[in-house]
Amino acid sequence: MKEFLRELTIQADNPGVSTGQNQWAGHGKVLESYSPVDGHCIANTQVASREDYDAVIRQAQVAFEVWRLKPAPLRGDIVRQMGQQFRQHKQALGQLVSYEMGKSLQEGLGEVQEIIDICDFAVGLSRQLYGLTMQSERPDHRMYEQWHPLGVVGIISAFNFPVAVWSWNAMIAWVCGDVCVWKPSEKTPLTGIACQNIIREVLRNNEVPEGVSCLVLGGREPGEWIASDARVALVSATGSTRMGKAVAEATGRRLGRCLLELGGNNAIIITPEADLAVAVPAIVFGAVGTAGQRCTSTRRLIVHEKIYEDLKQRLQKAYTQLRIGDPMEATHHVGPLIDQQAVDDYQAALETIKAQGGTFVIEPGTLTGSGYESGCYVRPCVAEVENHWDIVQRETFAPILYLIKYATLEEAIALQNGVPQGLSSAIFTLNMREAERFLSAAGSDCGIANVNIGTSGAEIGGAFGGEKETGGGRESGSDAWKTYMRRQTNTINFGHSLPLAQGITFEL
Ligand code: UN1
Repeated sequence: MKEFLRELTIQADNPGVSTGQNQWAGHGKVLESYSPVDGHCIANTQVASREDYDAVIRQAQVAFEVWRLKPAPLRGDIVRQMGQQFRQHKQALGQLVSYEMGKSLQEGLGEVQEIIDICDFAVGLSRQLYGLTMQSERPDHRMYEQWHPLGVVGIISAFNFPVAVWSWNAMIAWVCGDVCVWKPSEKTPLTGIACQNIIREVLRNNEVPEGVSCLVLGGREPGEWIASDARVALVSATGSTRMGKAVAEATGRRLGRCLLELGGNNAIIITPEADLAVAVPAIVFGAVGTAGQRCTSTRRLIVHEKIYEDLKQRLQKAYTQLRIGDPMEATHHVGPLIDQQAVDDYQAALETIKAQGGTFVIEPGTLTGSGYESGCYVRPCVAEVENHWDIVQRETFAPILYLIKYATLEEAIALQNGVPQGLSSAIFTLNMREAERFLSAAGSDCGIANVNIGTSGAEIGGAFGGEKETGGGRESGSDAWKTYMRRQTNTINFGHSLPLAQGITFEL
């Protein structure tokens, strides 16, 4: 068995139902987990049945009764201890992320670093859950607001950031006094189990019920249970727009809250005044990092006609240097796609690009032979297209970059905004007017807009999320915590009479 699995106390050996030792193993069907790195079966996990799910929610509700009464700074202290544990297990968990999901070890370690960082952020936040005080219009009255815990927060996360996105939600929710029920992607259950093992120990050491952190394994079904369950106060879901619409409908029907972080179709505008030496690595990392499977991946490059040919050549040169292979080996830039289905989707997209009239300036392909046995390794490619084409309007979760030409900045911004999604965007320019126009109310319509850095790789300190079909939710830093709490406005009369607001008189 691999050492990092042992360290994370995952009883994962092929074959056999091997997560039975974990408290959170369910009684539903058995899920086989394959690594896209080498195609091996890592473990079999048993997903949650409806009864398992109900038991978990009940446990979460009981834990909430205790957790919500703990002063927020003490909750913060427990989150601080979690951060310490993640520091200790950074290497092993980073390796598991890389092995189970297929992203480079650097990026796997980066995800664990995000957990550590959001823990630190949440610890500070635990003393800063501020409400405002307002001036009352009535004499001898005081008016203020406070923020109370919401309850059970359901977290539905995606395979591409199997642990970081969970932690943005969970750590913030915990200092806010909520309890969490996490359904990781069915493609990455083991990282979920590993995190649960780490958290469980911290909770136990602090004599806090484990129900503060609950895990539900499975695919679409438990996701639907969470979304339609009135016991779940907030559903934070990351994934496809299709999934997000289903979650929004189900939570909307019961007037529950949801926080959606869905697809992106992120563009970089390259103006004639860009520093191309900085732009090229940003473009390539944005397009091929995580094999193009980030919601923030760069999918479209909107390039001024004057520098179009020059940039195309620079990209061709840069792409020939890309090394594709085992992501756990530091020399490789690009790992595999998550599974065979993703490879099929990549290939189908290539066909559609050709059919719609696109030309490849960097050729695609699927890799076979030694080192590529899993069948999930593909070549990052670049195609010249038009923005309005169907395929360009869609998010294909693969390393396919579209090249689009523009003449004026207004046109470039219109192209950038001319897609249904609105997550991340960037401009490369050293011209202050261009940059400020891009960031103005008439500029990018995305939740994230960058200057001289790429579309992906956001820091945890900012609020993360996007507009339009990206779902409108904000997670992680800034004041995203407010979504995880309920606001209560309090008015207190410390006088001897009852003056009414708006000057209304009411005498008996
Ligand atoms: C995602 O792909 O769901 O900004 C999140 C980034 C990462 C998060 C991506 N920090 O690229």
